[in-house]
Amino acid sequence: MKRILTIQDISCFGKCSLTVALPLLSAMGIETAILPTAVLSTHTLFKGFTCRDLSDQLKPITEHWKREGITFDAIYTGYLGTEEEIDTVVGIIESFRNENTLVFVDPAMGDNGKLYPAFDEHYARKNADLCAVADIADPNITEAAFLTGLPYRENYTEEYVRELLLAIAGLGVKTPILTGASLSEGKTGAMGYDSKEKVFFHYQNDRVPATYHGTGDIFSSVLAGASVLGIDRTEALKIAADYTALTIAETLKNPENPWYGVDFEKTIPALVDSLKRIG
Ligand code: PXL
Repeated sequence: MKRILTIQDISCFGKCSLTVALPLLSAMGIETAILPTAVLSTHTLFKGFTCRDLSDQLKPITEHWKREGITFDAIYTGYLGTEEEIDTVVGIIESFRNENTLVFVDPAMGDNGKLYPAFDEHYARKNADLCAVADIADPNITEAAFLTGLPYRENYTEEYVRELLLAIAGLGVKTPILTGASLSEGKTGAMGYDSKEKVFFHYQNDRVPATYHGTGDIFSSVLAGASVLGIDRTEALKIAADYTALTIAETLKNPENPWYGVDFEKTIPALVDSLKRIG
């Protein structure tokens, strides 16, 4: 069985970061170790959330793993907290990686042109240090703009998507993937760039007309999982994008309209089926 380490916060309520990554990766048949960077009462889009930073636990926990000889096929980072924590996480990646380890970075820090409440532009640029050690990084357009200093655009062409991808590759990411990238009217999906082969690749599906919190974490968890399973990159994009779209469509049917997160629990069987189909 493949084994992945995912490093992100625990938002106790709100369906994002570890409470999404752990069940999805487990459902994909991947042994999943977690390294929680902080414990929050909810994610930071709720008002009045509590937060206990766990930065001082990262080194003792990982040093114990080292003494136990524990290794990982992949390391997947998501929402972190502080600039110092980014340095610590880069150190952890360097100490656990070997030539076969997949390092997948989701620089989770904003959406819709804005950074999340806990972050400023300095923190955003610091994420470039994480990108520099990433095999795959999958920012959305907001995150890519803050990371690279390029302007954020709501209306854009494929040319702009390619420009962002090349700029992220310039930070040192081997295969940047831009999420929430629409290449034609009514469609959305993701576009990637293989900086070694110098080729772009993409997958688009129909845009489901709704936005919910936590969908970036769902997409990243499934894409990280599919990548560590060795699934071909365009197929991996398809599995992640179709699963995310299906989950948004399912959530739209929920009369309680849970704005804070999506009903991914209902669509896990479909995710498992999509993996079975490709063997
Ligand atoms: O979904 C990204 C995310 C993860 N963790 C926390 C967040 C957010 C987005 O707001 O606040 C704590």
